[in-house]
Amino acid sequence: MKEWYDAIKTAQSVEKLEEIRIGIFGKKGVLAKEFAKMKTAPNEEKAGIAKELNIYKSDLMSLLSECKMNLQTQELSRAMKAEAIDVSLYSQQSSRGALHPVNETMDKIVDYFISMNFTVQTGPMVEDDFHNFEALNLPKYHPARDMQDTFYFKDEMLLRTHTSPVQIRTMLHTTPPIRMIAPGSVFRRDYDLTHTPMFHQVEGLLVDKEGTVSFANLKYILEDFLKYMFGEVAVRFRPSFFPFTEPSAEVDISCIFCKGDGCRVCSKTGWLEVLGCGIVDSNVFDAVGYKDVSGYAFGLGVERFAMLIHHIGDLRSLFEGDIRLLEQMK
Ligand code: 2U9
Repeated sequence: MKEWYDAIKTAQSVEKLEEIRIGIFGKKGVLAKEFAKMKTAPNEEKAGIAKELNIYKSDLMSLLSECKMNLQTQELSRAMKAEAIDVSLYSQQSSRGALHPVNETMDKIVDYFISMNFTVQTGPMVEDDFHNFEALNLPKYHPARDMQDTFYFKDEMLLRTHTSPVQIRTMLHTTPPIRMIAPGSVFRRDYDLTHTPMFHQVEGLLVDKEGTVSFANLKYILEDFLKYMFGEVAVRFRPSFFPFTEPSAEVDISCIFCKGDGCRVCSKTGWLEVLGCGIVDSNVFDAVGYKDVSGYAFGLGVERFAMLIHHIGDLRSLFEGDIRLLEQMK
């Protein structure tokens, strides 16, 4: 039996100890064999052998559980050491992302009009001639339809040149009143310092009973909007022309860089053009079958707003995907 005591004492793992336990106490273990021998021993010796074996048994059992506990403690502290995490070490810093200036500006614009009870409408980027041109008082042979300006597919389909077809679609399936904006990407065959073939617009449309919508309403909301976007600026309206509005105006703000004194950004004029707007032309309402209504509309280019707000000099830097632009946005 002595060798079993030694085996227990020198076992190096809980696993090994379990093997030893089975070797001693298992059905075919040494103790079982010793007890079996008892059957053939002379009767008068049986009690003595049993007593001795039972002492061994309980001795071995308590030694086994003592050693098991020690080994478990050792194994646990070994595992804790191996898996220890030094919480005082610097972690790998994950870097914070930033919104692209165009998206950030778009969100700010959209938030304003939502706060003014306008709904946000979207529509397809691949459009047909009717929704992009015809219904907007841009008849056949109008110069804006030129192949030079528009990306055409076959079958008179095209990439929308403005988000105005969204207003046409909305009017065709809604009865007035309407207060909506249409944010989204638009496409024109233009590529130079100040034009990219894809850019973003937000256009707005308000339609209500004839006689209830005035240029004064339009002027108020656009002035309020421009002050929300640019802070305390002067706003002026200049007469202009768009096929879909009559009368029409272009809207300037006093230059946010020189406060109107004249600088490079405003070409020494003291003013920056930021919006186009007008009273919806009656031909547009005729095209969608609206009667006895009046309305105003406006449109803006989001890239232009983003460039002014973030003092970005080159339009193309908004499209190059240079991560350093986003780093500056944090
Ligand atoms: C409907 C009726 C009228 C939308 C309008 C403008 C004036 C305008 C330009 C701003 C800069 C385009 O991105 S830009 O180049 N837009 O000046 N947009 S009025 O008028 C509409 C639209 C839809 C049914």
